[in-house]
Amino acid sequence: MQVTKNLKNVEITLNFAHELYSRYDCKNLVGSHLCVCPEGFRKVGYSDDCEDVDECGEDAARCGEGGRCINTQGGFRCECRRAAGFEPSPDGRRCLDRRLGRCHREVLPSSFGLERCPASPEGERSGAEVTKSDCCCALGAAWGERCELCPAKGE
Ligand SMILES: [Ca+2]
Repeated sequence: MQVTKNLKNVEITLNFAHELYSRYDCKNLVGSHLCVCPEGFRKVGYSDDCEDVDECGEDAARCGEGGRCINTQGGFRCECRRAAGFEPSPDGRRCLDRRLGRCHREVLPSSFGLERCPASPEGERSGAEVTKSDCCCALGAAWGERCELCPAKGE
């Protein structure tokens, strides 16, 4: 009886070790072992355990205004507001702004803290719609219906 019980314990220990080793990149050293957490995980204190990094908790605005950050084991993804014109990037870690709007080369002095863009001349409304990044990478100062300011150069 005693032998069976011990064997079971050994088995459990081995199973646990196997899970630990495959999940946490552990390496056997002489008389010891070393665990390095895989990407997206970090060590829990001084233990050999690794826990998921909550990327969304660290930076809730990670996906930008176009989406919501969803934490996953070993990573995160962005749930993008497609209906509003935002698409996930190929790696799913950003929301790309695919909205189209007019590009403004200048911004009028702000009033009551609101940026104002000059009204476009009649007829310019059609055909001249671009994405915000195309606008801001060119000569734009602000973009779109709501006169969203372009980031300062180098941002
Ligand atoms: Ca994560």
